[in-house]
Amino acid sequence: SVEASIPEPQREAWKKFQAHGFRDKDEFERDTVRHVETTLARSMFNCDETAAYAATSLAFRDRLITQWNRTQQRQTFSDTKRIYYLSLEFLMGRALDNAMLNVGAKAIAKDGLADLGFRIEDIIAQEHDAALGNGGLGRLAACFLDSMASLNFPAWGYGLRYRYGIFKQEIVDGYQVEVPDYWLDFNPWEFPRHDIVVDIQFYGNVRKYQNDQGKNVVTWEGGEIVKAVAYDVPIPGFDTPSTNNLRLWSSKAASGEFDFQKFNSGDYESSVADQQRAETISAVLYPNDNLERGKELRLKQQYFWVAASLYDIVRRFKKSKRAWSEFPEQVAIQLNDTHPTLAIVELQRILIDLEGLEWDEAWKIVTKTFGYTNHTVLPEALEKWSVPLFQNLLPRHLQIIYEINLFFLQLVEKKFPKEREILGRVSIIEESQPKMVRMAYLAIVGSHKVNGVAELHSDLIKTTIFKDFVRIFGPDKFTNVTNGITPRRWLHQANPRLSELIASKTGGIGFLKDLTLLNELENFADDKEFKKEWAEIKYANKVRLAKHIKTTTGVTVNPAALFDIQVKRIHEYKRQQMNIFGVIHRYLTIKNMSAEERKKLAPRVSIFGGKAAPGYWMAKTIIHLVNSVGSVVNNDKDVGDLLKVIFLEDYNVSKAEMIIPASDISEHISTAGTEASGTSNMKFVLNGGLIIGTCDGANIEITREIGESNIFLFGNLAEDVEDLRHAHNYGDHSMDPDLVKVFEAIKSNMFGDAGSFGALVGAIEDHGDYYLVSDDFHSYIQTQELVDEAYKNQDEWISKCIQSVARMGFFSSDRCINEYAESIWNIEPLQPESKNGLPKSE
Ligand code: T68
Repeated sequence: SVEASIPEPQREAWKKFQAHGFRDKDEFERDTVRHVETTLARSMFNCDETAAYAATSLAFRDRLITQWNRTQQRQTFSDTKRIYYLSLEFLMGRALDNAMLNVGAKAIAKDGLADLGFRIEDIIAQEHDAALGNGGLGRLAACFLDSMASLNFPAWGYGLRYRYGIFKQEIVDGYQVEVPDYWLDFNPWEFPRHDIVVDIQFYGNVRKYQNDQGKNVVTWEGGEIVKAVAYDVPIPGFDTPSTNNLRLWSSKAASGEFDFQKFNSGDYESSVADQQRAETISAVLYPNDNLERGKELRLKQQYFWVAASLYDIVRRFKKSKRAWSEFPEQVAIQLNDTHPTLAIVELQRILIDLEGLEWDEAWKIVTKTFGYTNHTVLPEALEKWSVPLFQNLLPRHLQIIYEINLFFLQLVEKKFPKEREILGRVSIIEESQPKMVRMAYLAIVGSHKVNGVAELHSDLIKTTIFKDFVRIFGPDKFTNVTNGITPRRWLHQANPRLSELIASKTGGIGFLKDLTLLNELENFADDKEFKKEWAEIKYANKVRLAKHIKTTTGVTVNPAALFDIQVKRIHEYKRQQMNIFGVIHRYLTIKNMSAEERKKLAPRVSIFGGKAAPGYWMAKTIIHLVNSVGSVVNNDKDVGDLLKVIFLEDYNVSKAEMIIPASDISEHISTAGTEASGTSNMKFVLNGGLIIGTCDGANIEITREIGESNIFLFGNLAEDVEDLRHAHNYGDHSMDPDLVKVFEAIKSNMFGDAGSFGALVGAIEDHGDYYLVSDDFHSYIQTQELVDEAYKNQDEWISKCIQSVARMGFFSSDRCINEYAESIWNIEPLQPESKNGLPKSE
């Protein structure tokens, strides 16, 4: 064991003062007050909520870091395989609430804070979200970290420590305005590791020569060096002492502050410029989701992060003194999309150029080490880098890529000698002007497994974008791992009352570790008392959201109305435009209704939220239209509570935790075949909301699990999309008549100057309606009417919700991580030795 390495007498002294979880609230209060008085240098007389948040976080952080140390020691001693999850995005949200729940001392903290004069909710709300991601891909990485720690897998996350996360969204006169998110002012959750610094090289030249022993040697010389400094973020598991690590790299000028030589020689400006150029690498998160723009700085970010991470991983492996051939038995690296694909090339470079392995031997190690997860089939999102840009920034890596491609194409030629055309199709280098490196192809060739993130998506990549590769490598290389979400944050933390109610019927909080235990709830789907409590909790969550709407938008909404929510990044393929067109259709319908008819209609609040990429003009126009419709509808006295339209500013993880539990129906209405999985669909259902959606991504599997009668599916199928688009392009595009009326209303300036929305309408009327809004509009409207009808029968509605929650066990990210562990990583959990004095979690 780890302890045996310390001599007995010393061991006692260490153990006497070792930190552990909080035994009681006295201990919590003592630590918190000590942090207020010493770390923060404040007194009880000027301890505001910000300071109380800081001190509480520091008290918990002390506990986490001790557990983190022990976990790392245990992993090093046991010498087992580790998972390295490489992601350019980790959308973590807030850490304090999560730390309290996972360590199992939230009740203690609540009492302790109350003694000190604070409400725990107010303290939690002080924290700034760690928003180092765009959307689903980044949040998935965060859920995976939670699951890997909770399941006791030895796992590290590697990412970038952006100075600015995703921008903060403000709505000014109905338009999105981006404000920088400077989040590092005070961040108690990170530990700078100034001793862990890696030199990263860019540009320069490659030299090939024979050394004294007559061996061919390649060196990469010159260019520019930037330093990568490690910052560690502890990742606590739920109900276990296992605490993993998320290591984020920050860039710094190699010469430290700035170049003194230049400074002294009078070249002050350029010495500062060098420093700023270095720091720019980790300065900002690129705010595009599902779009790649091929900017040099982005490639620099990718190499900087990948090279630092691999240096760290290789150094750790080398300490074990094992043979290189054992590397894949010690190391599994998962590539979250193609963003870290350079890791494949970098490991090959380390092995052949620095460690002197033969090409074939090295390549075998590389391909056994990596797995690649694809998150999209959208062509505009597939990464490609221009060869000249690559040549300049990473000359040696480009050579290695050409070599990889050469061997790969030789294999293809051998396998399909009669098919010349296939070579051009699958080549890692696209023969365009300029030539481009196709990163997804490189990721496939360099990995042993490739997975999609929902069944339909995994099938689609095999039959469309990666079809040729299935023939080349065989079908076993391609697999599916349907996404999941952590029930700790997305049920227990976001919806504590529902979690408590579920616990009361399923034998405690065990369902948070084995979500299939939710099954027990089936027995209560018709239980009157249970349903009443269920409905009360939903109502309370809606009241909370209604208050938020009132304070942020000034609009009063009725919590008894049907809350219809679509929150996610704004994108044409996600079809928020179809939603708002549907809202306009509803508005026109209401305006034409008699008083009698109006009485029968269920009042509805249509809620939108989400950021548009700053350069995505069409997405920004959608936001503008939603707000314009809102300002007309919400002020129309004739309509009153029957319809309200809300755009919630600055949708992020912490807001999601409040919004999702308040939903009656949520919208997941992407054009079939475009949304790889979706994960908010899972969050909404798990919180007792029903969903309206297309047959896309994980909606299909959700339907299979919860039953067709518990979901509102509509629209064309993925298999028909190609033909429909083809028909549009050949003039066969008869517009849906209801949609025509909606467009007429817009064109009549009903929602302000129609000119502002011209492009949105034109894309559908005149430019091929690529996302099939018109094709799906009728069935969308009809299905919304079914929703209205169903909502009137509250008794049945609640039963549907309960039954759905009962059947959501499959969508835990724990299930998902266990699948990765078994079918891709070949790794077992490492059970902790003891709970180290942690109190049992709540
Ligand atoms: C999302 N992708 C998928 N990408 O759209 C979603 N892209 O269907 C899926 O559920 C989720 O991944 C998890 O698998 C993204 O969120 C990005 O954010 C992104 C960022 C940079 C470049 C390209």
